[in-house]
Amino acid sequence: MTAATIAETVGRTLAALGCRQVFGVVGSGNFVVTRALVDAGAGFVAARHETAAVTMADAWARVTGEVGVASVHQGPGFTNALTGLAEAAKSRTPLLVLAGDTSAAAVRSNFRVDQAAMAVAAGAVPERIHTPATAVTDVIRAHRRAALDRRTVALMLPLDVQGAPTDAAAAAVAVPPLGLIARTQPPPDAVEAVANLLAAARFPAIVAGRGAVLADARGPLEDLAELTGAVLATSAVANGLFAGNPFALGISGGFASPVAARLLARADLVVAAGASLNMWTTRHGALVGPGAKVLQIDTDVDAIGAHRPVDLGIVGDVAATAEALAVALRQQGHTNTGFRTDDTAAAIATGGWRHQPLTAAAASNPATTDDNADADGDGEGGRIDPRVLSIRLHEMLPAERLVAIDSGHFMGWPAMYIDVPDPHGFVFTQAFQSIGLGLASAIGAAFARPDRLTVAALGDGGALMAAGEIETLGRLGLPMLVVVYNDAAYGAEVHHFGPHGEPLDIVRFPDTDFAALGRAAGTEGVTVRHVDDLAEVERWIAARAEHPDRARPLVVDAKVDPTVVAEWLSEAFRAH
Ligand SMILES: Cc1ncc(C[n+]2csc(CCOP(=O)(O)OP(=O)(O)O)c2C)c(N)n1
Repeated sequence: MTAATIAETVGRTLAALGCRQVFGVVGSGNFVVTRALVDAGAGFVAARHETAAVTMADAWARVTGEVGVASVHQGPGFTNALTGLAEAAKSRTPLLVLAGDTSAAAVRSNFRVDQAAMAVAAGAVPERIHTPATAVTDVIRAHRRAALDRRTVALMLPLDVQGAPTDAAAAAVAVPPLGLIARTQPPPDAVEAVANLLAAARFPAIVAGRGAVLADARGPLEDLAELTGAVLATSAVANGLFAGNPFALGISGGFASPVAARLLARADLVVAAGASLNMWTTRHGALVGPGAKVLQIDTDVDAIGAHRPVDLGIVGDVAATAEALAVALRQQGHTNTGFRTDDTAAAIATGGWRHQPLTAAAASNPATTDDNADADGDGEGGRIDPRVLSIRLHEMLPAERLVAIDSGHFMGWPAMYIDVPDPHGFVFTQAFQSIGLGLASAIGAAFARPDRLTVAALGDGGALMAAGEIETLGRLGLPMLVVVYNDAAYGAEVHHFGPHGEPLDIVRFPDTDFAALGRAAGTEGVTVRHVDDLAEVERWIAARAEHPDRARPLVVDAKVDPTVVAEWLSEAFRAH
């Protein structure tokens, strides 16, 4: 047997650690390691841009709960990856980015940049295979850091170490199992103090975030809510956690429905369960009533009180803490109807976004008085109301769906009007607020959940920023729906600067034919100007359900009415 190089050993070690899917852009600096990982059984997806590769791996990791893996070339391959790296790092996605790197002595190499410093600057953890003898332990350490600390790790693979024959010492290192990680139990005295506050509350609200999703805390939180008379809501990333619960209000924050906003602001106690209560989740504090007490549960002590003062913080796993609180309250004999009356359930059932009249109130922006504008939003002016588009999509999609959303003005429409069955059906890459990540995140998520119909909801700006990935989509033939909310503009900027009388020519563009773009890259394509045009989409969904193996991706170019302006946008721009 020929002696393996360290690059091959690294690939095999990663496979032995359980890495089973890699997304990448392959150059000479990451070819061998990627080849070895694939030869050892991992699936491979070639992206067309490194940020897309990292974002695919990020979304795959978010949906599967496993460590995601991306593979990039050194130098420009790594710098291209930075935006995706920052999004993943800010989201605490367990992710390994395998990065070729120049040899220590190659100080004049064209490819040389300080990759470790860049990783740190993006919020990621730099790791390195230091020597042939330590390479395997270096890989194991990097993987543990990603898996156990939930960090985004850039593992630098210097070319000279990669090319060295595998050292006997390295080859002898056994790959240890990760082992079982115990849930962090909350301290008993803290449980008592928090239970007392909960018992004193008349109208509590529980706002669950990513920590609740990771802890699989739906059941314990629903039980606690029932016991205390609480309503339930989620941060945007945890959307879907309480799907179907009659006292679930949906997303708290800018996307909150009127009934959700009204009830949350009325609560006299807000329990942030694995949610950071940042300005988005609280609408800059407006969704937390002036006299309300705030409790926060998080495994990470650093998260407690990070965004706003809290009356009491408790460090613990959200599920374990909710269970302990329920036990304590039952021991006290506590019961409270709180918000949980038939009237409130009825108000919630009829108060969601899809029940709101589609008023033109939001369309008062003078910046949008455009020749294409369609006054009543029914598409007669050749433009569909984005809310109508989203509602019809909600009605047409199968229950088993996964919605991945890019950034931009349009992003509230799919988030507010299209329900998802659980948080694994929702991918929202907004930690870095970059446009252009939505298509790649949808592709990664589609690999994670092939049983679901994945929908990529994009703006035209974000879609064009990632246009290379339309080729990836066509090449892979993923049976996915791409919906472009196409206003031929950077709508977020149009609606922010237009009312101030700014000329908008620098943020408006000629219309792009996304259906044709999709067809050129091997997808199917449909143009939607009117609600009736969605019949084509409905046919595609039915055909996919009948013959999933024959379905091709479909790009829907929805020419949306630019006079429909989201109310949450002006609020959001307070923080841009
Ligand atoms: C990488 C990046 N560049 C620029 C921005 C600033 N920005 C925020 S929203 C937006 C416009 C997005 O346009 P589009 O995707 O068409 O969505 P729309 O706002 O029109 O709904 C821009 C340029 C950003 N967030 N990220």
